[in-house]
Amino acid sequence: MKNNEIPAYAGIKNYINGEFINPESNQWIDNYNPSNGEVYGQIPNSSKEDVEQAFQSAKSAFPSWSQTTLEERSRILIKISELLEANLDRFAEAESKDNGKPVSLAKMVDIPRAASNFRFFGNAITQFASESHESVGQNAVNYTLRQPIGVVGCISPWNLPLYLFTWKIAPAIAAGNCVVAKPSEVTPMTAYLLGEICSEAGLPKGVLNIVHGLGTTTGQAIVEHPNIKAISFTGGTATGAHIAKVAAPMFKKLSLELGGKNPNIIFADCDYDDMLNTTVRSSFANQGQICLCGSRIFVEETIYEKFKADFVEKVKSLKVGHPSEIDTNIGALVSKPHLEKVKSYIKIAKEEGATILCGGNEVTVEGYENGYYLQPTVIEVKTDDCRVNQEEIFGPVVTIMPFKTEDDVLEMANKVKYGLSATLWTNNLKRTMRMSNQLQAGIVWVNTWMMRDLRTPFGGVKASGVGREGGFEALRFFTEAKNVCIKY
Ligand code: TXE
Repeated sequence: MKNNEIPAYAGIKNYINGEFINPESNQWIDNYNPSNGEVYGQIPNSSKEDVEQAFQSAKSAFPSWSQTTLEERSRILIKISELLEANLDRFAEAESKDNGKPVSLAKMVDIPRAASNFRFFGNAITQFASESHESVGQNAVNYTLRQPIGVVGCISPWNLPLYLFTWKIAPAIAAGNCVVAKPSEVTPMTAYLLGEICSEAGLPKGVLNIVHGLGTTTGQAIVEHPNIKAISFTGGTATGAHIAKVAAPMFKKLSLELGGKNPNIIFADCDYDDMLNTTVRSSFANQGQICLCGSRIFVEETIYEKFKADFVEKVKSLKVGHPSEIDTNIGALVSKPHLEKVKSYIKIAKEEGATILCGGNEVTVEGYENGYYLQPTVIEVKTDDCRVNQEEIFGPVVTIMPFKTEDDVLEMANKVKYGLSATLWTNNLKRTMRMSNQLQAGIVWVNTWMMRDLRTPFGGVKASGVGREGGFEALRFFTEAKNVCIKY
């Protein structure tokens, strides 16, 4: 479609001041369905002017929203959550069509979690208490106000579209801010549908504004806006570094949740069957496109050969198929460029002398020949410092290698630039404590993976980001602390 006409498709529009509107420039971006490679709609490529309009709308809503009682904010957030649950099928189908993930996964995980995000922060805000300190012997009392920042920016990626979009928006508005938000241009659909739900739930106009568009235009305009005072971003590490640079001279508050290359460390004394089943999931859930996936598997040498055989057998039995089919385990990758990126790492693995134990090829799904399907791939690496073991591939590709001692595996686990999560499989308590203390990661799972309690801090160290989301950490990020000292 040409960039000078409004799409006939019941198209995605920006959601500004409670209204669905076209972008000022009338510039549009094609939106692809990864399961068949076809364009199925268009989204605005919003300019600086659209971001400014969204900002003005947020700014106007702020005085009233920041003074809305906590009970009222809570009531609206919980209402949004209920409406998401009532629209589960519609949202799950839209998410799957946009992203390529199995509908069953979107129904079971993505959309329920988006609903939980609103419910959780709707409740959490009513429990978010200020601190006070009596300065004994000085006849003074200090108390700390937690005040909303004003207008904040939320920028989210394509892998868990609504799940991560709402993970930012819910605490931001719960804390009394107004938001200019941008979902990934690759997966805009559920964010668009969320606008309708927010209006229906009675969220006042301008509290949430959603602008669609490319990172380099719309996203950049949000980050560059001098009066959008905080940015919560999830996405690639290189983008995070760029955002930090742009935001630094304006002293913006930043929360950056970036990439990962997470170790999955398996000791011989673990509960084997549980470990094996969970490792298949932690390697390939969502086509391996989760920043928390355990993409580097290290196995104690005494069980390495057995694990290798059992794991490969299970991986070979995973069904790659159309996302709407109920027995599909692995759907389509999110986009053609991303498929090409993931495939390039399989080539690199071969060049590096690694062995492809299974997978490695594209899959043609009958009836959907132009979709972006890839076999789940297991790569046996000879050393831990090869590129496929160091760089984030972010697809259905894992590496495996054996290790001898706890010290060896700890060193290899920490020898990457990332530090998001780590998984440890062992029944040895002392080892669990030693290793959990020393693993360089924001999250350590022991004998489980991806078990989330929304009260806990979420985020990474090193190139995996700055700051923590979740629970009161998120509410602290979206507020400014002000101490008041009164002498009496
Ligand atoms: O992410 P980008 P991409 C990793 C993964 C993937 C790589 C690149 O390895 O292959 O990152 O993915 C917006 N100013 N992760 O290119 O570009 C963009 O529009 C402001 C890990 O898709 O970082 C989108 O909304 N915003 C990750 C969001 O940033 C900008 C999940 C993320 O896009 C911008 C996704 C700019 N200059 C990818 N440029 C995770 N941690 O879960 C882009 N954006």
